[in-house]
Amino acid sequence: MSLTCEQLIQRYSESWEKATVHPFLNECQSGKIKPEQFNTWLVQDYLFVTQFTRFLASAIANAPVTHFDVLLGGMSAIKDELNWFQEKAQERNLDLSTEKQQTCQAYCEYLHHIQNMAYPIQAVALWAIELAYNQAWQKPGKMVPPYDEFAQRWGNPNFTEYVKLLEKQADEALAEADSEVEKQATATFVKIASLEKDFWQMAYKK
Ligand code: HMH
Repeated sequence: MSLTCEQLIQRYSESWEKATVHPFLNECQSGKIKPEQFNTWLVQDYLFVTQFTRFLASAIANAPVTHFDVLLGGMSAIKDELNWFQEKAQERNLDLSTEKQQTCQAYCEYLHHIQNMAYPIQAVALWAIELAYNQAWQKPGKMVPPYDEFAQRWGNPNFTEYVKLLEKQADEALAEADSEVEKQATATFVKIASLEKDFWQMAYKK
């Protein structure tokens, strides 16, 4: 039997918990987050998503045609998301041409690094990255305005469905992978969990 996404979540449940549970999210839920801290996260996440767009494009370039439909849907959702980030930034008077913090920079470099690797690794990464936000924004429970809008973006049923399709495709890709690629996909999952954990913490840094 080949490696599956479900097994990665089970084997590394502690790392995954840290990726998806953070004081930042609880402070959004209660409304106690300082606007300045929220805005810091928002700008860094926009910068991340611009690189993530390139990563998705390269995953599409490596994907079998049978995976195009789901991935192209994801590309269209990212087009929306980038425009939405720009709107949110404008409402909040934020400068999106800010420098990346170290964690955001490291995450973007990591995505660039795995762009040249085997497709199963990219399929696992895409799934893990989207699942992290899908779960993290839902876990604290109903958020107060204005943060409910953010929780909705990644916690809504359509996004949950998209993440399930990404899991199915990652499992399909893993079914064709040799043990070396399985090993690299596992390492990628663990690395992404760690980067996601650090990403939340950036809200508290300048
Ligand atoms: C850091 N991880 C990070 N940002 C995001 N927007 C997502 C995942 C989901 O797209």
